[in-house]
Amino acid sequence: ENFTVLLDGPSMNRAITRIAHEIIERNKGIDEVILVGIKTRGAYLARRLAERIESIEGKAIRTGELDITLYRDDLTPKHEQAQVKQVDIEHEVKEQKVVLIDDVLYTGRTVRAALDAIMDLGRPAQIQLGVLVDRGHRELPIRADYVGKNIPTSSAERIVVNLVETDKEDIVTIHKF
Ligand code: 3GP
Ligand code: 5GP
Ligand code: MG
Repeated sequence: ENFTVLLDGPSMNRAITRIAHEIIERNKGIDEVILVGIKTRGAYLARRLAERIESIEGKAIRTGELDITLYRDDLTPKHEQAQVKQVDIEHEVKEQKVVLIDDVLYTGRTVRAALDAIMDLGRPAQIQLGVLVDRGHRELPIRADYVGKNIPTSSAERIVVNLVETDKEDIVTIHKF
């Protein structure tokens, strides 16, 4: 099996810093912004963005988490459906700008499930999306507002995202099988 490094630790760190600045700029501050990370790695990325934004703006930003799992109604991957397992958002989303954060954006089905879960909590003013890697192959009309790195992939490839919090090291690699 061969793989290529797409982002090393310092590049990942710079991408997170850039996205933090982009979120602040696009929203003219962070007073109405809530960062919501999609577990597992999206939630850790959201926490890092929150820390970065707090150190830039000098004030706290609200955060939350969503747990989404793949539910299958049979064993055919085509029937994979993203289901929300747990919503951990303590803040009122009504009239707020929710920024969803995930590690990898692929078909868009996970984000669609996340949109449903957030809408169930109330009516946000806006929902935005930030991802560390956009690997293409969307199956729904969903796009990211903030992207660490765009990586065109084939369906046979896998992006492996390793974070210090879960994998001891910050590195993103692409694997061909
Ligand atoms: P994460 O929860 O840390 O983001 O989806 C469960 C895990 O499997 C994810 O970890 C993700 O990184 C990993 N994964 C790797 N390839 C795929 C894929 O093609 N689809 C999905 N849904 N997850 C994948
Ligand atoms: P989607 O629902 O857009 O097809 O996939 C997004 C979710 O699946 C993300 O939460 C992401 O963790 C995971 N995912 C999809 N493809 C990949 C991949 O190639 N690598 C990794 N690490 N995660 C992926
Ligand atoms: Mg993920």
